[in-house]
Amino acid sequence: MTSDKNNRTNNQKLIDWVEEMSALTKPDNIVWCDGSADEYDQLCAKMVEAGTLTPLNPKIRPGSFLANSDPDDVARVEDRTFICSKSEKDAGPTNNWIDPVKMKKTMKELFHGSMAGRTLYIIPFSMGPLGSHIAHIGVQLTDSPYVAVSMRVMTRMGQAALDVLGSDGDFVPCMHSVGAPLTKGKKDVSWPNSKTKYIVHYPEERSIWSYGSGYGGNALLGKKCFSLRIASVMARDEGWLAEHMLILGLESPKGKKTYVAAAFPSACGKTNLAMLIPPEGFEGWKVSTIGDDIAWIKPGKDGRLYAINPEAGYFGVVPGTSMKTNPSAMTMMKSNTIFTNVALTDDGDVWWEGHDEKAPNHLIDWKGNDWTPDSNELAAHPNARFTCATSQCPTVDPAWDNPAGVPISAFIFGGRLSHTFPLVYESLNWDHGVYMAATMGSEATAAAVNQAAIRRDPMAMLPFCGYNMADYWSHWIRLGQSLKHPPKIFRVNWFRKNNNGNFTWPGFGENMRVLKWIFDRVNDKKDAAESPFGYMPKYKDINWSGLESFTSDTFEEIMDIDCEAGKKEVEELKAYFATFEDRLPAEIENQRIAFSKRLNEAPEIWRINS
Ligand code: SAT
Ligand code: MN
Repeated sequence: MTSDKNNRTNNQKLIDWVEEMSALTKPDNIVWCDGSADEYDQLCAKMVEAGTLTPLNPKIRPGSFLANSDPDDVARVEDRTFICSKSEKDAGPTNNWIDPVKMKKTMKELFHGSMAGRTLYIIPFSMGPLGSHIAHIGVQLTDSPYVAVSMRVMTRMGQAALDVLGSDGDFVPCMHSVGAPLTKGKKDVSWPNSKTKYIVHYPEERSIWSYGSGYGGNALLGKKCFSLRIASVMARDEGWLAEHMLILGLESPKGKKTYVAAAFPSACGKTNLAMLIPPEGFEGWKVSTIGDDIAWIKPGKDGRLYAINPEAGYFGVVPGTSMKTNPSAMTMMKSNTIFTNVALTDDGDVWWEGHDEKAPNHLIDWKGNDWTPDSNELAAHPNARFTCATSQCPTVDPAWDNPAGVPISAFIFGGRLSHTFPLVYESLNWDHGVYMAATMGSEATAAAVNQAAIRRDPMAMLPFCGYNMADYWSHWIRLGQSLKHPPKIFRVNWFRKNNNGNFTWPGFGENMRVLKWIFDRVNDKKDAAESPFGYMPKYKDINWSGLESFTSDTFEEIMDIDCEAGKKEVEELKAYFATFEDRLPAEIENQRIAFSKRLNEAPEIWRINS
């Protein structure tokens, strides 16, 4: 065994933990990752040799690789994700819970000898700019070199994080094994993993144990496990917010800069919005990206909220990405990118469904099989991903690495809803905004039928809140009340359909028109109409330059409010809130009642232009 810990750190808590965990997991080697480019290159070369990575054609995609995972290990496993707080009620009705004492026994048994024949990589990392008062340190132990290289892209990883940790700094211990020990004589496979999978969080201890998967958020523990599930608990205890939000900057032609943070459930185009290119009619406007997935937000001395993106890279969905949907992501992925589960072309490039180029005549699909356009199978897995450093994002905001964070002026919450919910509306006040965020969601099915049930995804945190969701709402309410300058809160819905079942709103870059109204509301409180849902723009309040074909009649299709449908929503929420029992904050139920009252007093159809 090689272990050079003495050159690395004198943090006794870390040294003791590594010793205890290596005694448990019994790896052949121990490597302290320094985060250097050399180390990254060596690990990639090793994985090429092992068949985990395929180098792409350096003339087409310099510095890039393709990884194909085991077909049984392709996404986060929510049903295997556990919040093991001491009390079940603290995990709440939206999380899986198992008693922590029992779970620890299970984990110890699984991890016992789980790294036999493998190397244990010690990965110190900072979530957030090194040394930022908003950032926090974690250390992941893993037997996966794919995780080690991914963590170098996704976080500030290596010696610099150990230096910030210092001799007595605290860190979140993140224990990970793919759960495939190489006992004597056993041959390795290109994507080791285990049929048994557990993604376990101990919120009181602030620690994570993940077993059996090498994929994405199951394995890159800085991401959802630390930055959301554990951090949400830290944030509750310490008075800040850990959110599943993109952060973007909006700059007017006059140079006025405003930052907003936005939360959407999956499949609502969050990454596309984070990298939006303003359309025709917005000459001189700039949209810049701080982050595409997670925001850590702390109150500043001036009574505003300041946000950082704790990550340093993107792990974005690839299928559906094209020059039309996200030109910035296409530029970003041109080099130094690890693709996972896309298809390989004959000239050593990658291809996926939704690519600008039509499918070539021959591919190797994500499972490693020959593929032709006649094939009945998808060439790329729908959850195929690209892993790429934030610094490669062409729209990256100059402040993305600023330890002070950026001031947040608005929170935007969205969902995929084909009916009832208008394109955009603003809350009447903070508590109402929290209610709007707590009740967001998407339709459970891609609704051809107009009235499919809404799968609630409060603040897009359903699988990511590390404690009782109702307590989390209380935390939001209290935090907002304590702020001198709380951000304004908005709901958007790009997905409303007209009577023919077609999407009315063009989306993508045109979403800038909605962002601009939000910018105006935040900066000079431009006119708005007051509907039962909240404040809404009239047709004249939106800049239509470059999209003159979108008439005020069409606007009405996605802005008029069917108050009868609104009343159904209020009833649905009554049952939903009841599942939180006595933890439901009174403010949230009061908002439901006030909403009901506004709907009852409104005409059957509330019209934006009347
Ligand atoms: O796998 S990740 O958690 O990184 C991405 C996702 O599934 O949301
Ligand atoms: Mn996400």
